[in-house]
Amino acid sequence: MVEQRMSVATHWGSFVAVVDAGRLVRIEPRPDDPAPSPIGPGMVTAADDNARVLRPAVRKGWLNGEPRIDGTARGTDAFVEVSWDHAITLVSDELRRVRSQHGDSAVFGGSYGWASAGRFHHAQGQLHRFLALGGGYTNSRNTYSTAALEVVLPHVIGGHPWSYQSRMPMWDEIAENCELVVAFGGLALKNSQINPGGLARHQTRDLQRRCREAGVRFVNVSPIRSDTAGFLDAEWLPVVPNTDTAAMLGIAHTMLVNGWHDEDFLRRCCVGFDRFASYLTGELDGVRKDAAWAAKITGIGQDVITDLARRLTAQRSLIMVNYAVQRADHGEQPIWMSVVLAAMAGSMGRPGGGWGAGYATMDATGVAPDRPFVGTIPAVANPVPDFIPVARIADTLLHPGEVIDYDGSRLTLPELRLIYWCGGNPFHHHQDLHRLTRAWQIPDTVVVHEAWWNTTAKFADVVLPVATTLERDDFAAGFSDPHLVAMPKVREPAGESRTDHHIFTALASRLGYEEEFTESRSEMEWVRHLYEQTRAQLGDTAALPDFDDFWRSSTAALPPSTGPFPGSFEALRADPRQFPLPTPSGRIEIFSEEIDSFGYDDCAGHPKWFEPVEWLRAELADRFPLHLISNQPASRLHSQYDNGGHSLASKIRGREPVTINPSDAASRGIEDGMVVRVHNDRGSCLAGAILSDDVMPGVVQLSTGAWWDPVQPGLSGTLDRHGNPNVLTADRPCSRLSQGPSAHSVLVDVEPHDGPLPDVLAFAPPRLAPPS
Ligand SMILES: Nc1nc2c(c(=O)[nH]1)N[C@H]1C(S)=C(S)[C@@H](COP(=O)(O)OP(=O)(O)OC[C@H]3O[C@@H](n4cnc5c(=O)[nH]c(N)nc54)[C@H](O)[C@@H]3O)O[C@H]1N2
Ligand SMILES: Nc1nc2c(c(=O)[nH]1)N[C@H]1C(S)=C(S)[C@@H](COP(=O)(O)OP(=O)(O)OC[C@H]3O[C@@H](n4cnc5c(=O)[nH]c(N)nc54)[C@H](O)[C@@H]3O)O[C@H]1N2
Ligand SMILES: [Mo]
Repeated sequence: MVEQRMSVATHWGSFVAVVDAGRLVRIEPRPDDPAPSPIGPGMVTAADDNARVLRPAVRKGWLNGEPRIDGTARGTDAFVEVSWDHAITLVSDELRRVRSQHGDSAVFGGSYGWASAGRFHHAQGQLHRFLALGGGYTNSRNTYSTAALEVVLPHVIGGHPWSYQSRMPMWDEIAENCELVVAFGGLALKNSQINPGGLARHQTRDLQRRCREAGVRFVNVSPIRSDTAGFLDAEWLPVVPNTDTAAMLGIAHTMLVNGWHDEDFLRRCCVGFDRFASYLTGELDGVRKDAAWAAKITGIGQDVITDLARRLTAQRSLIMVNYAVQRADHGEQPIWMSVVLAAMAGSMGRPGGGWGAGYATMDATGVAPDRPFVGTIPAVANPVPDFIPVARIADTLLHPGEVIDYDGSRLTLPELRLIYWCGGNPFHHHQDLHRLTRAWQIPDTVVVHEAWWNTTAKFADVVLPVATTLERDDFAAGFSDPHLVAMPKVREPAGESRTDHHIFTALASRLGYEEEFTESRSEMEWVRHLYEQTRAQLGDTAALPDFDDFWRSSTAALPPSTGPFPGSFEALRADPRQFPLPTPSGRIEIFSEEIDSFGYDDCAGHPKWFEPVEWLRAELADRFPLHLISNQPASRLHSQYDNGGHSLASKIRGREPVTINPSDAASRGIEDGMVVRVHNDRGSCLAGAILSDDVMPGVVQLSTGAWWDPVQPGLSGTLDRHGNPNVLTADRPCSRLSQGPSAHSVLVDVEPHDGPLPDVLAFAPPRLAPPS
């Protein structure tokens, strides 16, 4: 037996695949990864499981009838397997029909999702190139991750929505200079398993440890204690979910009335502090936002709030916000307010202090400020200007022609006839899946590229089976990670599956633009070309090996990005005239004239406390007294590899675990390991109870990503047997500013499950019917 060892790159890290005579035997951590993710080894059993899509498949009703008539049967109909040739004919004919009858904007190619690591086989990159060359498509804007942040932050600190990543202190600077870190939403290491596009080595854990060893104190403001690692010895301040803005306002008020705030920085480097101060004091609205006021809203003690104000201003301090706090009703506010609080605290623009977002939500955030250029599948300009805010997909399908606000503009929701999804899982990621199901019945056609029969595949009309990342040649370069990692094909594609690129090439050929799409390169020629393009562009700064050497040695190092990065807060503090921020005023906008001019009732000219629609102090809490936190799963990436070994091992009697405080469990007769029903007016799901003091009373935690398993697909409100929180969440925009998703503003109740336990069928393929 001659085992071969081959390099693998995923969003959860780099690994070594052990292959024997073409068979994938196991996936091992790389020996040089100090904190490898256990998600990797669990990929092996999923590679050939029952859920793999093996052949192109077409929903029976769609194949036999007029497309539009039977959209309601999506999710219940049987599928008919067809040849590739037949599938390509069906999809290319339908694209042509929809474009000619309804225009190019009727094709929705937003296709939000994480897909897989790899510079060439990037699912959305391939889809967008294919659709743009074919006439264009309606796109989506912003992300489910950080829509509120992406829209509000450019108004407040200026620059590209993600530019803050290179402007905030890195972990090594924090270790060296910072004394106090206050982390709103915590610093969960479970999340730093992940880095978009991959990474060579996981570093966040050791960098956090170094901060602790250097004496940095951590405060975890979060409903969940385990949002910080035990070794950080963090002070845990359990906070009523969605009330971070009120906590920050209470701290800010305390700073102001005690004169602890950094007046010099606020005067020289910010605009609008006076107007904001009159809001804090209550001069504007009659409500003093003092520590007592904040304590009542947030559940954090008044003394604790006062003490935090003192410590934040007396020490070199860093205010961190994670992404979850803005994936909520009025999610723009905690982001904006965190910048304002940091500006007041005195450490903004000083080494290791000030403000930053997203630490530990991805491994590279706070590890390196950026990385140099790396080649990727070239984009083609989209001839269709229409777009929708990413989380407004159900609204668009349900209400075409409606006009909505978005960041100061008015958008008319387009009429979508054909949905093309490739590399994302809307039946995982969207809120209120029952509403999405109703919306999904409206378009003529849904085409999906998937490797597995997940819910999105089951709710499609045409499912084209794709090769996974293990089944194609590529190379990876993750976000901010200064490495290139080779991704040779380690096994043949399962069944008849093909790469996304191969599928689009066949479609482009049928539609008459194959050469424009492929530029006459084979897949391996593309991979080589993108690598060589990177090598040429970086030249002497990187001295990358030639492609064959790189492919043999599996990794290559890129030079570190050292800056200076535009919009730096250090430079701003030093000289705001010489180094203005890219905002209208050139300074931090505590008051934004621009946002104010939009006249929105749900986002004002300065950060403000707005009561969420669903929270523990809402009237609805009488009926649904628990706040649901549907955070990112520790055992997988979203829904990816829910069918992998690591995620399957985490289930309780086959269901997704839900964590509940022992006091809330006791009053409901719930015991550890019991199957429970989590429910509200929108839906219900089963889950397996874990009792833990790590979750504050009044809060339950059910991670995202369990493949939705509706008892009666297509029937609104039907029970989910498996534990997908998005049957419970509300499809409600953060505000008219960002129109972002607000998954974290949800009330539920939990009860023991009564009666016989239904089997989980989430991982079973749909019924396959013979062609008629
Ligand atoms: N309730 C709630 N909901 C949430 C969140 C939350 O906090 N709470 N978080 C939100 C966030 S932050 C995000 S980013 C989204 C994530 O939502 P998604 O990014 O949609 O979730 P994934 O499970 O990563 O979906 C990727 C899909 O692409 C498929 N895939 C992988 N590689 C390829 C490929 O090469 N080609 C093709 N064709 N397919 C491929 C995978 O099998 C998988 O089905 O979820 C959001 N939803
Ligand atoms: N293992 C793993 N890691 C991941 C992902 C994954 O799917 N799996 N997804 C990746 C992606 S796409 C993203 S965008 C990032 C997301 O990064 P985040 O959005 O930061 O991650 P979450 O796990 O949703 O939330 C982290 C914690 O925020 C806390 N929280 C929730 N609501 C509130 C609130 O109102 N106030 C306060 N103070 N705290 C609150 C919760 O206790 C939760 O555990 O994670 C990335 N990392
Ligand atoms: Mo995300």
